Amino acid sequence: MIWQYWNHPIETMPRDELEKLQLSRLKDAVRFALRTPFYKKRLEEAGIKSGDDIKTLSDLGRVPFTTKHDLREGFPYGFLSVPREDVVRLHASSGTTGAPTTIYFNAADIDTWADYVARCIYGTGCTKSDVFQNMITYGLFTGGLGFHAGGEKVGMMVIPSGAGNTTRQFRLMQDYGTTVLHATPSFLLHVESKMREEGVSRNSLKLKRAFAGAEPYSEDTRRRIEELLQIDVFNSYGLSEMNGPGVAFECQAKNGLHIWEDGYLVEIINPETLESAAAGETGELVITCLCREATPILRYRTRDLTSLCLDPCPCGRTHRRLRRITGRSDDMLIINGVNVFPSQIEEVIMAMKEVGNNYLIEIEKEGMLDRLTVKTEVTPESFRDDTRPLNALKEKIRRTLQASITISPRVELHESGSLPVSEGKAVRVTDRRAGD
Ligand code: DLL
Repeated sequence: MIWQYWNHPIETMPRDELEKLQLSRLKDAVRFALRTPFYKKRLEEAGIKSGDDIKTLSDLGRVPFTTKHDLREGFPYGFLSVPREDVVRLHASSGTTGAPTTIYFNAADIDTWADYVARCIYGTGCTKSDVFQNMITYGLFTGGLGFHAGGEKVGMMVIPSGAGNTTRQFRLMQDYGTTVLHATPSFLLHVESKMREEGVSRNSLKLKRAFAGAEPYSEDTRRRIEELLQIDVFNSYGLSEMNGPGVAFECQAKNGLHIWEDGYLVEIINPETLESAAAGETGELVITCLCREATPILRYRTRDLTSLCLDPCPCGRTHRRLRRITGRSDDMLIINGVNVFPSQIEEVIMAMKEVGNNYLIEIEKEGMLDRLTVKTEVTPESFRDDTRPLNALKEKIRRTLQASITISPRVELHESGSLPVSEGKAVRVTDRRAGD
């Protein structure tokens, strides 16, 4: 394997040097934070009046956590640390309720962010000879412009196709010889289904790799996309509060996502006790942004559940790796008293070869009890007129799910391509119990 580094000195920096760099950047982040109305109050209450009050990295523990709720409370300018005139862009995520979370960037922030994304892209083996089709939403969402800028920095030819319209996507791939894709994993699966439906031959495409992220997915889903599309798929993690994509990414070893520790200070905590998790234990990821001036965010509770890999990576990078994010502490479902993560359901069904590329989870009340229904598509080869094999498959899915989540779901099988697909992040769970 020939490993490719965008910034060799930084990516392979010895840990003690990396920690020195983190400390000096943390002091700067605190200095910027003290210029914002929100942190001025919060930090002074915690006895931190200047960046120099942070003497070691462990002093970070004195800084209170920041939550999404705080960011909303601070809307619109409570977290801005530079004059408004120095802001050149904003990104915002609306969520379903409340004020949007808004992140402001100055010109230096935009350039730094693009550099982190370029580091991720280059580390997968891409070069300027690649043609990059960015099949993700542009606009206030960070995925579009974030990858666009990173791709350009690497020198790839970027096709800003955005999400949706698979027929047009195939046309672009064929016309320009696309070699690299970026999309949500659910959209990549949809692309593959549509390819078969529209009779697009794989040989007419030059695809080599895809970056898949912005939503959780299982290792089986990755394998499925890789096998069906015959490409290498790299897991890409990020969140708008930490600029967007470019926070953590798989290298060519594809075994955990390097989190760029010169820009993002990482902690894993127990979400109940808020204490640090033991080394290698799963918990909630907390990140302090060390690479943005205009909107400093310290100790942000991401709600994402993951753990740190403890073994070194064969690529030689010294930045630690996150294990695949399995879900969020707030997406756990409680069904008849049993805790179920949607990712557990995905893991079971995506490992079955008869199951197609899309599925939905529904929960409703039936009398006093909760009723879980799993609707899944079936591959065209398995969807026959004869109902016996389909009934057997239904039963197999039900039994395997019950063995994994202890609840016996109702299983519905649907024809390939018939379940609704969202262009952005997949919306898989419908919980109709509220208000009952
Ligand atoms: O999704 C930024 C992004 C764009 C990442 C493109 C990767 C690619 P938000 O809309 O703020 O930002 O959503 C962030 O999405 O806290 C996770 O819960 C989830 N998420 C993102 N990437 C992954 C991943 C963008 N690879 C939220 N695996 C995060 C699991 C992910 N979950």
